[in-house]
Parts: sequence; C-alpha cells; structure tokens
Amino acid sequence: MNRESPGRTDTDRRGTVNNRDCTAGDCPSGWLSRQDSCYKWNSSNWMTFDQAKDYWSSLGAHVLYIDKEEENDVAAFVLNATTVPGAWVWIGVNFTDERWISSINNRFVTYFNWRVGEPDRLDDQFCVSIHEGYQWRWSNVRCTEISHAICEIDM
Ligand SMILES: [Ca+2]
Repeated sequence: MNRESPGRTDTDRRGTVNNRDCTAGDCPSGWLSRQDSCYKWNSSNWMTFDQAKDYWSSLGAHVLYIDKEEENDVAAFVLNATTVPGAWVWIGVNFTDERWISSINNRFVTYFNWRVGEPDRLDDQFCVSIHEGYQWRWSNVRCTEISHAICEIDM
C-alpha cells in the first residue's frame, strides 16, 4: 500500500506552524499543558493514521483521544491554539470487527461526537478525523487519508 502523501510534501506546512508550538506547563518542554494531559502538535508532516500512530508512539505519546464530553472543550482549545486553520486532525478511534474502539487501549468507545451524516461508508472508512469547520465533530474517513495529528500524554 502506498503510504506516501501524493500531492503534498513534508515541507508544505512547515514554517506555517512552527510559530504555533505549544508552551509548557507541567509538561515536557514544547508540550502544551491542559487539564490532565500534555499535547504536542506535529509541525512537520501530514500523515496517514498509522503513520501518526507510530510517530507519536515513538515519543511515548498517543494520538489525541476524546473520551468524554468535557474533553471537547479541551480539544477545541488545543486545536484552535495549535493547528493550521482548515486542518483535518486524527483522533484515536478505529472501526474494527463492527465496533468502534480506542486505538490507545482497544476498549470499546462509549462517547461519540459525530457530525451530521456520520459515520457512513463503514466498508472502508475505519478511522476518525475532526475539523474546525464542523466544530471538531467526528467524521469517519479512510485511514490512508492524509491528516494532521496532535498527540497527547496522559499525566
Ligand atoms: Ca464518513
């Protein structure tokens, strides 16, 4: 499977986002502290879901995961502060064996925030991405789409 990103290069958005890097609270340098998590924006690349998952895992973190309603506000704050306007952003939810599970711990997802009309196309849209234009509500998309990613460390 082609995991490259046709039509976009790694440097397309670099520079645009470098000045949006997060400030640190109790988190490691370069991470944004918010409630019980630390967040870091990937300033270098657009990635497929698997690429994003592997990349953040290598940093000891995981793809942003929204597991309850209160986290919507946190996620919106973090995303509005860090992402390129108009960006699609992965969240850690996957469709497997007819169920939505967390990509972090494989548990069944119990909180959802789908936008109107989603999820659809459950035959090939197994990953979930969010977008400011839809108030950060969820859309299921193909995992090979190229999106931005925010990672999170639970403190
Ligand atoms: Ca969809």
